[in-house]
Amino acid sequence: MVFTDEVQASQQDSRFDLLAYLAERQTLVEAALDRSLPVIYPQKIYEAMRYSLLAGGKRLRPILCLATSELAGGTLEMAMPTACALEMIHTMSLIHDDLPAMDNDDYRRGKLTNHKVFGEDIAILAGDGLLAYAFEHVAVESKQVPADRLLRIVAILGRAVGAAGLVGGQVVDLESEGKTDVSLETLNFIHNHKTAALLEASVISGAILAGAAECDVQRLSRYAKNIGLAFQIVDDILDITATQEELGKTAGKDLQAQKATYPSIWGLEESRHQAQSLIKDAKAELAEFGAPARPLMAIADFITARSH
Ligand code: GRG
Repeated sequence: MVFTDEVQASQQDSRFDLLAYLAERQTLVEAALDRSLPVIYPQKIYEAMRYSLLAGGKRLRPILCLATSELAGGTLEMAMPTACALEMIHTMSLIHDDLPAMDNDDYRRGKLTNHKVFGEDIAILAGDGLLAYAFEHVAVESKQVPADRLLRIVAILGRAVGAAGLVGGQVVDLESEGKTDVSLETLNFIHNHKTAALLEASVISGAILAGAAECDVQRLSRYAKNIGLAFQIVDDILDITATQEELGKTAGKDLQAQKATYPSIWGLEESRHQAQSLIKDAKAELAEFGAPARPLMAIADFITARSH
């Protein structure tokens, strides 16, 4: 996935070369993901796991984790296994989300969905395999990180994935399907859990691995919650305004499924305004960190400027 014009526009204010930064980080993450999962017997499941894990994507979650590790004085090396685990978890959630029993999508990241290529049975198992492997990878591959910090990371990832995170958000999302009276409170619950929870885990895990002070972890958590919700509002806007080619997945799905979205409650203009306001609040949380927080500042701007 290549970052283009919208990044150049968003970086003008921050005088930080986000385009170069993201490209460099993406290359590092792609290589680490590729190394993390070799194909062994039974080949079919490893191929299915690799098919989705290496299918592109913005790699936003690992990049956030690496960025906060560096902000808190850590190294890329100490954060990379957790960064990869976050992408494994994100990818497995996309595989399961695309299944016929859930969103029933044919395309993801510009390619056929996992179940379209490997069948539903293998797609379910590929998701399960990636989820389990994420935890194994953090535990086995993390170097130069004290065990108490790693234990905290395992707890944070588990919470972000489970009923208190992605799974809980997905359940309320499924329950809300076809309802015309979904409240803003319910919509916020869905997206704070489905989208913001893993983004928050990505941001705070990097800081925790590097041994950040608790007050800084809290500041970064507030930054992440704000960008997480803004990210989803923009996702809802793009479902209406972007093309299938730009999105790499079917466009207009929300309207077609008559799903409650931020634009369906607020309209497009107010949705854009709310996303901008959340980004402003997110950036305010970074003020204390000064220049080392430039990547996180620029990523916040990118979230509202992106076109995919
Ligand atoms: C986690 C055990 C477990 C099961 C999955 C299906 C499910 C439960 C949860 C759904 C989670 C989901 C699909 C949330 C949507 C998150 C979202 C905004 C995805 C798009 O993220 P991008 O734009 O995608 O970062 P790329 O492809 O760039 O990585």
